[in-house]
Amino acid sequence: MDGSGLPEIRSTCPYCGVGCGVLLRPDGEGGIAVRGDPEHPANHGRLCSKGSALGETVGLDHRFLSPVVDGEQSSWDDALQLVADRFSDTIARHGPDSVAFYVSGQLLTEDYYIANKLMKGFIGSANIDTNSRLCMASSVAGHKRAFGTDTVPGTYEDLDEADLVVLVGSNLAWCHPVLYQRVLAARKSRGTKIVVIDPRRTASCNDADLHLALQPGSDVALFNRLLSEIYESGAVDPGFVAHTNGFDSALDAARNEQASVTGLNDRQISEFCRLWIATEKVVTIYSQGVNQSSSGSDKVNAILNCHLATGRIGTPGCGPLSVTGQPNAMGGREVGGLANMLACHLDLENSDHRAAVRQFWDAPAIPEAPGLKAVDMFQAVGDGRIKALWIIHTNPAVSMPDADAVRDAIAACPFTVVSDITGATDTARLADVLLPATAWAEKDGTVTNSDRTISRQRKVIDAPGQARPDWDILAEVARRMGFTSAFDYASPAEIFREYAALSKVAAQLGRDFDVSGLSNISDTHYDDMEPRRWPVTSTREGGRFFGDGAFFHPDGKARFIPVRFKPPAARTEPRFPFRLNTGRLRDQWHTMTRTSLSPRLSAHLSEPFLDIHPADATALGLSAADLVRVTSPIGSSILRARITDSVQQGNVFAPIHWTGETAPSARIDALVAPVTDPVSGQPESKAGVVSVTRFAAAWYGFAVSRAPMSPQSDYWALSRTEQGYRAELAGSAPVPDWEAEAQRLFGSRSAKVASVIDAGRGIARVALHEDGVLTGALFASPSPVAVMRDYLQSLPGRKAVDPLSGRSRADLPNPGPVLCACFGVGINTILDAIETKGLITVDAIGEALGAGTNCGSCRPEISDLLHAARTREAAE
Ligand SMILES: Nc1nc2c(c(=O)[nH]1)N[C@H]1C(S)=C(S)[C@@H](COP(=O)(O)OP(=O)(O)OC[C@H]3O[C@@H](n4cnc5c(=O)[nH]c(N)nc54)[C@H](O)[C@@H]3O)O[C@H]1N2
Ligand SMILES: Nc1nc2c(c(=O)[nH]1)N[C@H]1C(S)=C(S)[C@@H](COP(=O)(O)OP(=O)(O)OC[C@H]3O[C@@H](n4cnc5c(=O)[nH]c(N)nc54)[C@H](O)[C@@H]3O)O[C@H]1N2
Ligand code: SF4
Ligand SMILES: [Mo]
Repeated sequence: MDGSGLPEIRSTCPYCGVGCGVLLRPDGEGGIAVRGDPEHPANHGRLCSKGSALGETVGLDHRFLSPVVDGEQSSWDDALQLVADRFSDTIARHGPDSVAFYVSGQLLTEDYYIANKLMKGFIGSANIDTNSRLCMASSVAGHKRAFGTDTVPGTYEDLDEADLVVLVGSNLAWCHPVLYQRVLAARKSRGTKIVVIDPRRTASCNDADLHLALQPGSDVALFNRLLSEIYESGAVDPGFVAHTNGFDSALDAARNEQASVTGLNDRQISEFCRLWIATEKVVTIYSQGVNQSSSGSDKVNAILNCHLATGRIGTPGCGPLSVTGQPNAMGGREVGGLANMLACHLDLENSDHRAAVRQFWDAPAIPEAPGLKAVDMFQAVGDGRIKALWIIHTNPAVSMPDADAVRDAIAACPFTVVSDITGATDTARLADVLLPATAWAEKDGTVTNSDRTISRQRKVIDAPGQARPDWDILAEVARRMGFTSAFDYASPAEIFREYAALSKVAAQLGRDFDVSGLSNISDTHYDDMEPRRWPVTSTREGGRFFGDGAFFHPDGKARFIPVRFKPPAARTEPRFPFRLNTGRLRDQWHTMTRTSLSPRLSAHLSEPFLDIHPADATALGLSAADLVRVTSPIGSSILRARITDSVQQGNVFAPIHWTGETAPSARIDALVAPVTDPVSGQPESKAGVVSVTRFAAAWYGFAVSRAPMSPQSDYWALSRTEQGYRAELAGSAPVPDWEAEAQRLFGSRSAKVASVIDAGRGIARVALHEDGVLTGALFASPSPVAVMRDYLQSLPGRKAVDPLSGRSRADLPNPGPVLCACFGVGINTILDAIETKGLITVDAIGEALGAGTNCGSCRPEISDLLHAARTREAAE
């Protein structure tokens, strides 16, 4: 506490799997000031742009405050009874496998534990799966195949001690920014080298010594080549290989591989192999470019094979590190949130494990067969096998592959319950029963991050309206279904104790997940719990796994898995000549239900887009800022074209974040076919096939407003600004009356209308004022609208302004799109400083403008601008 108001409370950021500690100071009026926790081992005080902006996302305007049944407000009593009755009835009539839960790696461990216990122990079905199926399933499968357990060997400290960090299918600079900063710090202090393996040039490439832009899906071939080179160069560690099985067959498979399928030249491949082999302390970080693939599990094992062969695993500065996406993706794996797992790393398919859990829970039945994995689950919803579905803390109508089919399946399901914090999501709008959950900062529980550190999320503000914690809602439904004593919990601490006690049972069965040291934790200790890295037992805490050669297959050894390159499932062909890659942006979180509330975060990239190579753009006759129609065998989208050589020819890239709420034509998963990895069931989200054509818009528009707008055109994308909203628009049908259209869009018929309309040239500019205050302005033209967007978005709500020229007064410089979200510094301001002040380093820019000095997330992009400026100078 530093004397200014209420005390600071320690908690954990609710976004990515880095799991940064935050210090939260409530302002007493529902707001929260947020800063990084200097004492948290994951971040030592750092936060990225998303973590820094958390305070902007806790407002109430998007929340719903009481249960909703069939579109009408309801009491908790009625809503919960309805949910319990409908689930019980469905089970009674059609059996336990006719119901399903679809949950999330963002649930707290305690919530997750209850959902899993209810479905697997008491309903008696394994039909509970999670969005981690779309995220971590291939890593889980790869770990289990190699180690006999799903365990991350190393810790974040390894990044401080590594001499080489290899990023495979990971855009760490944007997706795990604080870990990326940690790697850069090591680079500065010990010269750590960075290699990026990604078909796309990303922000993570800016500081890389080597970027291998391989062909999509060809990672297995590259790592097989590495394994053969490890062997040829004598780098195999025979002492360590003695703790493993299957080396020879893995090597055989590797030596029969053609590395040419990677599209990389020999020099690049040799340089990578030489660096990897010559550097003892190497950490290979991997993420969705590896996992989200029809050969995701094989990609994981191809990487693990190389670490096992060299014994570079579980010792300081060494090892494979699968970074988790969501804040509790790891906790979900520990509590057994996936359809083929039990709690505490116990296996559903092992009868001893089932018996132990059944006894511990005093459960009537534990299913013997795995339940439906996410993709199969929604197909079963679609064909009527699942008749009651409960979706908690995830937005599958947007984020599942074949999203239109998933949306239609949910809509047609006889009974769908959705627990969320907002009703304004594509999924929540389809619910029969919508239950208001408490949000981050309103609830208590634990999460586990990518390096096995369990941290507390803490309640710092009161829940609005009648919102209740997810565990509480689930336990209440369980009790009303008749499972009274098994779900009689008073607090998350009580759930955590039970879970920790179950881990002791698991440990006795030879499992590694053991937090039994916390099974007697008092309520007060739970409240005060410091971050703890598991295992936590009476004799051991934290540390690394496998460095000692002890693994968890029955024989105690690790396994090499022989793997061979397989191309992505869909082949490009004349009708669908492009390979569609999808992924994340720096300042948005998934389906944007929280990050889009922050104007600062929305300023970075405010519109959905398709990155396409200049040569492909030329061949398609595309110009800058054109819209494109992107069509796959199963769906179609309209996106803004961004012409850039960051993607290879023949590849296109689109972000995943836009939804029916923010840009309905840009729901990218409507294009992604539901093809999965045969081992893990994880969808191939990064290698679809599409065609691209110019979208023939009759008009393009741009609008700013004070209040929410109601766009209706073929293409629209809406985002928040400091002053209200902004929208990009386009339509294929001519608009007969622009003034009437502006009135409809802004919903204000009483406003005073000013306009400049040139019907002949198709140009229209309309401004609406109420009492002299600008409420909205609309600009339309037959080509992409060229106006000063960042200036215009500052005008709504102001008096006596005339936006109709579309430009600021000449003496007011246009800062351009915001690059540094923390200090609101625009690209033009930075470019201007580079040119006029002769700044040549990211630090110098930070000193002059503040940009990049808070969270550091924009430093790669600043470095990009510097690089471009240097290249231009060199060419001049
Ligand atoms: N800003 C932000 N951060 C986030 C999230 C967010 O929504 N926003 N989400 C969190 C979550 S849940 C997750 S899972 C993580 C994901 O974190 P990342 O996995 O780092 O993110 P992605 O952008 O999905 O994909 C990573 C990269 O894989 C590359 N890739 C595609 N195909 C291949 C391939 O065949 N081989 C290789 N080697 N690479 C390929 C893509 O070009 C992309 O740059 O991020 C977490 N952090
Ligand atoms: N094409 C393509 N598709 C992808 C991916 C990709 O890279 N490419 N990535 C996949 C991956 S890795 C992931 S993790 C998924 C993510 O996809 P989703 O999980 O669908 O995305 P989110 O927006 O995180 O959804 C979280 C939901 O929970 C709600 N919520 C927030 N707080 C709470 C709370 O406390 N309680 C409850 N009950 N609800 C809450 C939010 O409002 C939101 O509706 O997307 C997957 N889909
Ligand atoms: S890196 Fe950013 S999003 Fe991830 S946990 Fe830390 S502050 Fe949150
Ligand atoms: Mo994820």
